[in-house]
Amino acid sequence: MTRKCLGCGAFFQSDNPLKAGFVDVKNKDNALVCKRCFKIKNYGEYTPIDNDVRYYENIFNKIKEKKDLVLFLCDIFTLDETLNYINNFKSKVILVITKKDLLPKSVKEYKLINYIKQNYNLNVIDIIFISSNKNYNIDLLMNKIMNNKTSNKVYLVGNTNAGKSTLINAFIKSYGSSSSFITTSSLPATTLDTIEINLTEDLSLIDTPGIISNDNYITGLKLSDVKKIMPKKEIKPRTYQMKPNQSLLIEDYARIDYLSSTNNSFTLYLSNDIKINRINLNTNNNLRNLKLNSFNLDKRKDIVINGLLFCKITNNAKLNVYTKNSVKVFERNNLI
Ligand SMILES: Nc1nc2c(ncn2[C@@H]2O[C@H](COP(=O)(O)OP(=O)(O)OP(=O)(O)O)[C@@H](O)[C@H]2O)c(=O)[nH]1
Ligand SMILES: [Mg+2]
Repeated sequence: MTRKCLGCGAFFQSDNPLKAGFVDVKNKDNALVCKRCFKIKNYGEYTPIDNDVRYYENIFNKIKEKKDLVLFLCDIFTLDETLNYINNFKSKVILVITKKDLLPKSVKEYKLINYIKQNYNLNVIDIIFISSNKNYNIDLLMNKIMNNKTSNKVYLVGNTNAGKSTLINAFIKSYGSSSSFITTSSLPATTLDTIEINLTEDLSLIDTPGIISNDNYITGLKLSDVKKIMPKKEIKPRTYQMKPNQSLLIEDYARIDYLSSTNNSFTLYLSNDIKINRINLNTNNNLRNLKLNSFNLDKRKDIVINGLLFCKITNNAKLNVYTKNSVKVFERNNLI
């Protein structure tokens, strides 16, 4: 059985329901999608597939050597995590920043593009913001693809959840004739193998499984938490006037202690569904059992809890940030 699932790209098999590409024996000759994709699409039920990280690296390493145009996708919340991969490609790369609709409208796109150019030394021929959900810049991106492609194949790569499959589906809607769409979901590792979509006579788009990073907050989380943490609508930044000896509790996910002796103001960018509580630093010890990261933060820097939030301050601040062990917490130049 060498056919592939149209939803996730996995080869069909009927031996192991826990492995990728499973279909019941009775459906094996006519199935279009595997059982897992069927459940994701129809019931929103997600079966995690435990593929080794090396499995994804292997696919990625092969694409690095190709000469075909690459679209490297990432959303604004995982910029730092994935951009380091870009300079590995032998081919031309267009950086595509996805999910523009999640950014506050006040954020200017050209400023973010300048920020990326100034702060990361990237070997890309272009940078473009898109929203597949709102059909924003999809036609412009298609023009850029047609003007820069070096063959009929174009690869889409990037971290898991960046929106690669959703973008291909948007292209299918606008330019394709197929009525079959790739499976998408807010859980990591939805696409499991490469999927080649023949969009037009002279353009095939190749979807790939996303890079999984262990230092991203959502890796390994249960479905209900992932749904909460992944922003779905335009983010409403939340500003807190911070006095000395105050802390912010970000539900059960993180705690930020403010240790300086002057007043300050913190603005947090995160999913609107997550509740934040301002508490007394000395009397409330919630979440102090989590991993501690300490910072002497300059006001020109943000704190990033990778995959969860970033926080901007108005005055220099001493901070203790507590969060899940594996998650990367770091400072970077003010993004906004
Ligand atoms: N708000 C918003 N959400 C988006 C957009 N594009 C994708 N998403 C959401 O992001 C999540 C991940 O999308 P996918 O297309 O499955 O991401 P992927 O890059 O293919 O992920 P893997 O297959 O795991 O590598 C889904 O919940 C999508 O609905 C967008 O333009 N705006
Ligand atoms: Mg995908």
